[in-house]
Amino acid sequence: MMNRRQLLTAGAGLMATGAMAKSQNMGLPEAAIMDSPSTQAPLRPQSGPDYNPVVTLNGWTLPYRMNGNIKEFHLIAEPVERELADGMTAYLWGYNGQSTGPTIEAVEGDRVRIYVTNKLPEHTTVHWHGMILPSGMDGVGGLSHPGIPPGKTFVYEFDLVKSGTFMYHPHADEMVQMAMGMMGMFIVHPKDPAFMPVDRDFCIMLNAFDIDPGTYIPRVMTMTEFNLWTWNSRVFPDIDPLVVNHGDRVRVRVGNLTMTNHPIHMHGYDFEVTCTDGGWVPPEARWPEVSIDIPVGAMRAYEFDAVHPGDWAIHCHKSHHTMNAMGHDVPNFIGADKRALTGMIRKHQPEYMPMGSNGMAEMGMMEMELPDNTVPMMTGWGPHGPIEMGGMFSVVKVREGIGADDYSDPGWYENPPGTEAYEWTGELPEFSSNNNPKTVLTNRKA
Ligand SMILES: [Cu+2]
Repeated sequence: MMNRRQLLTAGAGLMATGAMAKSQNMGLPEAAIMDSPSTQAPLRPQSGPDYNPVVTLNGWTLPYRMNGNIKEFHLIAEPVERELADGMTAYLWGYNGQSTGPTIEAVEGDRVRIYVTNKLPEHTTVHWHGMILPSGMDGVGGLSHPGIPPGKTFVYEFDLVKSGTFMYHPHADEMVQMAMGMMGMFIVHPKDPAFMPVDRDFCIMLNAFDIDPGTYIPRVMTMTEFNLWTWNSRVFPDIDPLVVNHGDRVRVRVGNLTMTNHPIHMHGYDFEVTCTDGGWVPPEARWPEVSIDIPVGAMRAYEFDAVHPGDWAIHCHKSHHTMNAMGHDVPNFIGADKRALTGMIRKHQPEYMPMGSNGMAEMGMMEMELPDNTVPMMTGWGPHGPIEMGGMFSVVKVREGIGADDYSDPGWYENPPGTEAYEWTGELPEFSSNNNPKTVLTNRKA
């Protein structure tokens, strides 16, 4: 533990004076454990300053307790079993029962005390990415403080001097521990609830794994050729939709702790980058986008007014990142006539199916037999057929009449008459002259 003089020096006068005196030894806070991979409802604050909580897609928020003026959290670094999608579980390392770890939420001006218990077989640390804090709390093993040995609990304690979106991850055996799934988000809400308020506030952590079909444990020495591109350790078709009420102001915070950049593209809207992990972007410095490149080791948050009802795709624009576990050594058979070859191969392997002569779309249609514990490369069914996606893909569902804390899937959008592409049969229906919804022209905030 630090003594009082070190605290004052390290905190540069930012610490809440008197906070230490009011806190008492209450024992370790209970460590909440999550056993479900579904999106949990926002966790409204029971004590301390009020804020509008975030929703972590296929994730959850870590509860806290107040000890005097200090917000106390308890993270447990441990091996976990995580369902990446229905039919595929991975043996990962994470926090409090899941990978990614729970989102931590607090308020600018809070002092936080985070107990970290290490149940891994090797030492670990937690680095608080983007935070302004004392050097000894920065979580770089060997540099800031010694690694947390297996079986031990360390305490991190610092003031949250600025609001924004931050991340946490180990800075100890970092390549292995991050390839195993250890990471989470840390949201610091503004002290002033009237500062850039939104109705819905989503968190997505971009991560990636290299897990051979039929196996359970990620390869940890992979550098860039990962085969599962995940949001909060989840792949399409089992990433939950972003459910939004018509007219909501929506923020989406996207952190990237993979080893490559991801251009996140959302259909149906233009939007503005309003926050990086360096801080909020003032209105006069924002510019419109429809795709935002999220650099490695960075966060971008964007906002939009949900004025266009519908089912809108949101995905990484690198097309191999919207595929599940993929063999990279498949030759291109487009244009090749495999009929003669098929006959010969079927003599030895009757179930052989020739594929790829007309492209790969047939992979989205078929029920191929897969090894245990993997998911199809191109999959998911929509109201009009196969979606042929995987990995980093979901749907923003903008609807009328969604309740304030309701994030449940409203089903598929029904396109109003005259607003859906159709087959031309020689005649045009009357409604074809102007079918844009009126919301395009109205209800935009300047
Ligand atoms: Cu990507």
